[in-house]
Amino acid sequence: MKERLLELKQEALDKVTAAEDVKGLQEVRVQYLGKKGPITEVLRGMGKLPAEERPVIGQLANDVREEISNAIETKQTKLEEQALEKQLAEETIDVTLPGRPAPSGGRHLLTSIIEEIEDLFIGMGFEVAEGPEVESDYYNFEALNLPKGHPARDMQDSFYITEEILMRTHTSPVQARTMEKHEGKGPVKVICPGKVYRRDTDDATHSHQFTQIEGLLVDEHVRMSDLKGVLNEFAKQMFGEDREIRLRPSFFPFTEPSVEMDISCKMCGGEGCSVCKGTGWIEILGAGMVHPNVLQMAGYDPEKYTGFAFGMGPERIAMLKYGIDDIRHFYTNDIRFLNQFHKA
Ligand code: 2U9
Repeated sequence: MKERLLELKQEALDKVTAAEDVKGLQEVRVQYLGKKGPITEVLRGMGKLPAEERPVIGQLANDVREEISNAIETKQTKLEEQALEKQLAEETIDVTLPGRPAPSGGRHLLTSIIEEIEDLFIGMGFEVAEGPEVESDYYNFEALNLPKGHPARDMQDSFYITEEILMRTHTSPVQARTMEKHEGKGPVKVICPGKVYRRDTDDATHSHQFTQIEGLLVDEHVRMSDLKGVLNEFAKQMFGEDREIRLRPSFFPFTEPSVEMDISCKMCGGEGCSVCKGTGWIEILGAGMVHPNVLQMAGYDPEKYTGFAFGMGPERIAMLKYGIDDIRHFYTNDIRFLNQFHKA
C-alpha cells in the first residue's frame, strides 16, 4: 500500500509538472484528489490493513494528498502568472507609438468664409440679422420696389409654394423686416447672411440653392462716400491691403444709384489675365443707396433718412479666393474637396 501511494504521488506530480494550463491542472486534481480518485481508493482499503499499519498509511496518504495539492497550487499560481505576463506582453502599449488620429471634422469652407465676412462687418459695427427662408411675396419683392408683374422679378426665377409664399430669392426681405421693426426710427446697421433659392439649372457657376450676405445701413445723412468707405475697408481686410477697388454704375430695383464693386485682380495685379478675363478687375458685389420707395414702404421718411445696401455671394468669394472652378463642390460634400479646406 505504501509503494502504491508513493507511486501515485510521483505519477500525480509528473502530471502536475506536465500540465500546460489551469484546465489540465484541474483534471489532475480531480483525477488524483477527487472522491473517486485512487488515493481515496487506497484509504477506503485501509480496513483490510493490520491495525498497527493504519496510522502510518493514513498519515502517508494525507501527506501524499497534501503534497499533490500543494504542487497543484504552486503550478496553478505559476500558470496564472505566465498567462498574465503573456496577456500583458500582448497588451503592452508602446506609448511612444503615434496614436491613430481620430478623424476630426472641420468647418465647411462656406461656413468659414461667411463667418470671416460677418466678423469683418461686425468689426465695423454691423449686427447680424436673420429671417425666414420661406418668405412672403410682399417682403421678398413688393417691399423691395418689385411690385407684382415687375420684369425684374423674372431675373430672380422663384420657387413659389403658393401665390403669396415662395422660397426667398435673396436675403433682402430680412433687411425690409428689420427696418419695419424699427418703425421708421433711428439707425439700422445689419448684415443678413443666409441661404437663398432660385429656380436655376445647376452648372459650374449656378446653383438652385446658394448663400448670400447682404448689408444695410440706414440713418440720417448717409452718403455714397460712406458706402465706398465701408466697401473699401471690407475689400482690404478680406482680400489684402494691396488690393484696389473700383465702383462701376449698375442697376438694382431696390437701390438708386446702384454700383458694382470690383477688386484688382490678384493673379495679374491688374494687367489682365484669364482669371479677370483680361480686365484686371474682378467683380465682387453689388451695392447702392437704398431706393426711397423701399425706405418709404418700410416706414422710413426718405426726406429724413437715407441708407446704403450691398449684397454678395460667399460661394463666389470662396471660388475667387481658392481658385475653385465649380460651385457644386460646395454642396456635393465630396470629402476629397472638403478635406482641402479644414478649418478647425
Ligand atoms: C433693402 C434695400 C436694399 C441689397 C443689394 C445687391 C445690391 C446685389 C447680388 C450679390 C450677389 C445678388 O447673389 S447675388 O448675385 N446683390 O448685388 N444686393 S444691393 O439691397 C437692398 C436690400 C434690402 C431693404
